[in-house]
Amino acid sequence: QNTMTPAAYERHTAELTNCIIAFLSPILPTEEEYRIKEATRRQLERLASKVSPGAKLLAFGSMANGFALRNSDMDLCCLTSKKDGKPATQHTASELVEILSQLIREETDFNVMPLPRARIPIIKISRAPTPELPYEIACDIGFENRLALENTRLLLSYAMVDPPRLRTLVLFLKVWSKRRKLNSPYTGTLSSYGYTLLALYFLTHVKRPAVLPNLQRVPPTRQLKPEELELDGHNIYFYDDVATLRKEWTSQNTENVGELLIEFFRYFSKEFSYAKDVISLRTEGGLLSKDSKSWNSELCIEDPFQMGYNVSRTVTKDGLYTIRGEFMRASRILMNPKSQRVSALIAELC
Ligand code: 3AT
Ligand code: MG
Repeated sequence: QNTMTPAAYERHTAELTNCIIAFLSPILPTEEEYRIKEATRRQLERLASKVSPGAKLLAFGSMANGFALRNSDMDLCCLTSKKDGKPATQHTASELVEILSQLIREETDFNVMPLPRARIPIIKISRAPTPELPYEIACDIGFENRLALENTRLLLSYAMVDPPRLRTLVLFLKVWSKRRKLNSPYTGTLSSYGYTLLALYFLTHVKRPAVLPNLQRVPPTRQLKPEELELDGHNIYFYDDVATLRKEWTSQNTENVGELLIEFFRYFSKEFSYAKDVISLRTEGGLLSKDSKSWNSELCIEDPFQMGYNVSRTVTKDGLYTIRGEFMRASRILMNPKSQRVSALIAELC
């Protein structure tokens, strides 16, 4: 319950916004961290091109989509085949994992763990910080995962449409979910990618007026090439002319991040119908029914491009119970400030 007067609520959310920004600023990656990671990417790309001439190693996930925190893992995708899909080498992904792992072991000081027989074969590499390179590096290298590169580009485009609000909200949710131990798909909760999609759904489809346009439904303003429309049978179109969009899209919604965060927590503790609905960013209204998709997981979030894929399929009954409990706790803390200092609320919350 909001027990504050409108004026007090306005002061509260304005102060909350400032506190969130101040809270995040020391945990964002530094320029130096980006430089070191980029150098690492290039070093590994050189090795990959020894295994498969012309191979590219591209960053995806948080290092490439604008939602990185300090010391986040690096997600890299190795592309060996040409755009037309013809393989440049005869190696399978599992073989590439074995061969490239061997080479990284021989030529660098990384710890290397090949996972050639995983559902998606990857190489995990890591290096402890040293006095010269005071950053821990943890990196997953996958192969031919072009859809992940595309969804990274989608998230980056959204991040660029309204950076102050979307980015701040997502970064805060990432820190909060990690500190509250709700960001662990292997033990029944939701990935960072999943929380990011929740935030996008909220800002695009729940908030009225919307904070963000639905980029998958903004019509193209130029002739598109076939490879911009379809990838492996999936419709990957979205409006990506961010420069134009930044000039032409102005949201009528003027709420600050503090207010949006409070409403995000309230919406997902009380209003969202976990039992019936599937979040589907690409659709007009943002929701489909579980029945219509024959999905029955606890939480259903359709991948923006892979319609048959539930991003939150790892969330268990217990996991969802915990997450919803934490949404409620967060609402309560942010709405009933016992303390006079808003910065203390954030410390309590995380
Ligand atoms: P962190 O900073 O690592 O916490 P992130 O933004 O890198 O967050 P994830 O590590 O969850 O996010 O995911 C990295 C990328 O991998 C994001 C997306 O391109 C892809 N990805 C992750 N999970 C899924 C999924 N369930 N379905 C499809 N793509 C996924
Ligand atoms: Mg990541």
